[in-house]
Amino acid sequence: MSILIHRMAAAATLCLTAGGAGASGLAVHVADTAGAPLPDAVAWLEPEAGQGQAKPAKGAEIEQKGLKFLPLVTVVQTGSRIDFPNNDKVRHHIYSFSPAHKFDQKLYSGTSATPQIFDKPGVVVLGCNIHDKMVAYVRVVDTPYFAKADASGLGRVDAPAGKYVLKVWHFNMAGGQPSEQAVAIKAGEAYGTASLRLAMKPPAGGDAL
Ligand SMILES: [Cu+2]
Repeated sequence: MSILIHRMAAAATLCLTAGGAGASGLAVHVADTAGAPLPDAVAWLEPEAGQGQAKPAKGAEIEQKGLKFLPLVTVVQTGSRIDFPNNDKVRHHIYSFSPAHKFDQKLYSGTSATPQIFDKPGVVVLGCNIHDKMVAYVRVVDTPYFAKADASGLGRVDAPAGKYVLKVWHFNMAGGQPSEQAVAIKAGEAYGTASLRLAMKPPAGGDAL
């Protein structure tokens, strides 16, 4: 394996094992400090300056169903469009106060919400003015090379050979800032595997001293 990792984030532990043959990239496994997998963690590879950026931004959809946003976490490249179909019988009034993208879509049904363009990297937290428990997260990243962890905490990031910074984030991580480390992916090499552990925020409410 020729994926070289230099630890930059004190909070993250990292190890590498050999990956399978095939396309190049990195399979990233994310867990909390107790070792429990972290579904919905987001991993992305930001190319070093000067490397060409590929792939135009793809769009995404976040529906409202059963008084929830689905999916809970969405990752898109900067400049992507997201649509917000309301598949509930009730109307929703969705908004974001996040600096990376503020908007306010007043009460609507069906597909009448204005699509939003996410043109700044960062975290956008979505809520509904009518249903306080509704929440969703959009992680906007400056790269086409990203993945969201599945139920086992595994996300596979496809990327061509080059030098990158691997960033890993979870909406509930302590401090909120992505873990970072330099990685190099060489041409003709198989997938590598990175394992990270992220510290989560303490549980909210109830157990305060
Ligand atoms: Cu609502």
